[in-house]
Amino acid sequence: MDYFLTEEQKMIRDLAREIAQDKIKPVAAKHDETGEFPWDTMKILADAGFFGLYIEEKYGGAGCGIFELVLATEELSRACGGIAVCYAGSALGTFPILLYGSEEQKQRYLPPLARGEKLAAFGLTEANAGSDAIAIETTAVRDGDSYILNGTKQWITNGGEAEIYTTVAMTDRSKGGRGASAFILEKGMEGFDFGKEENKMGIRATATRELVFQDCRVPKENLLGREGLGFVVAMKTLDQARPGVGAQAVGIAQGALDEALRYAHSRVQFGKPISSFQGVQFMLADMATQIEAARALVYAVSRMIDFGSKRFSKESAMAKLMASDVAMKVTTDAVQIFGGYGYMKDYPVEKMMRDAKITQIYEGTNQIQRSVIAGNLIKELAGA
Ligand code: COS
Repeated sequence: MDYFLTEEQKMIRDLAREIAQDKIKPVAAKHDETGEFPWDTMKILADAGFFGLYIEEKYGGAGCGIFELVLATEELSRACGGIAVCYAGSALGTFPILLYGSEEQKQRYLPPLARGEKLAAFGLTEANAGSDAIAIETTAVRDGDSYILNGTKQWITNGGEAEIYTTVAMTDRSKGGRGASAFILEKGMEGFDFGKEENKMGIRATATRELVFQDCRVPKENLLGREGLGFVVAMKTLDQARPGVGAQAVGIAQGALDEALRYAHSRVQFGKPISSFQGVQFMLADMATQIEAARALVYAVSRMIDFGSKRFSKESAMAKLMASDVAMKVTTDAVQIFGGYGYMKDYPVEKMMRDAKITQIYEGTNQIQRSVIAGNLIKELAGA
């Protein structure tokens, strides 16, 4: 389908596709097997300018937007959903600074992130605060010119590998959601350590780790926005980031369709390629149609954000919800088309199915996305 990309957008997409096919696809299975963080690929993406795509030029970025980030994330995910999320997860960690950082914070933190010299990570989730993000127990207590953070963040993408961490802690629990505040932390700060590294079903190339704060002293200059704004920072960050999960899902699904189509065309049973059987053809047709519909929604929402829409929580949740459900369905069908071979690690589709699953869970489960969508529909009805 023609999305009328500009010449610059075509260039970004084509370069991402080239890197994905030439540099990522050949190492995807190795990273899936070992869980080794793909620093070599991050360096290639950094050299090609991908980390600065959505960052303003004055901070060393390319001055493009969410749409370009989405184009890149989709193409990288087509080759490996795990390696792609090391890249996209850095954008998630950077968004709070872009959205709420002071001029000073932006000047300090954005240039090395734009150059890809440093990766970022976003720390919200805790053991007892997943979907119920307001229930976070990490505290930040003001002490002179600093805040003292105590608590543990869980399942943090790029944890341990990133240098810059945007995180949320309670500064006044009695105020509920309005008592949370967001901070920028740096690896190496005293009292900031890393805990358990997770052994995951999919996206195994990326690090998923605990962040442990024990009397971690953070200068007050590292507060994002103002005290009490933390929950809004987190929610706005997720609104901005969810189309990226949608793009990851579309990419994984497209990768699975590419494989299934090629396999169906070459696999002969009953004397004919299985692609000549209507049962398989209908599956391929549905897979392609669902992917295109998801892609169209992800692109439309990304463009809506870049064109300056003020409210896009609902649409952002829709893009993530639809694309991730499509990715799960399409990758499952790809395994089915491969039959017994699809279940074997010698073929790439079982990994794609494992990688797809997380897109229905992280950055808010799809049940939470439905709550966000319905909540907004009801608000719109009430004219709020
Ligand atoms: N933008 C700005 N503000 C928002 C917002 C948004 N998208 N969504 C909620 N808020 C504000 C609300 O306006 C409300 O503010 P006040 O307290 O000032 O009125 C506050 O945040 C609380 O909102 P709400 O009452 O809707 O909170 P709930 O606890 O009922 O639910 C959900 C919030 C479920 C939407 C939220 O917790 C969520 O998204 N959970 C999933 C978290 C997630 O994605 N985790 C993944 C880990 S991060 S990778």
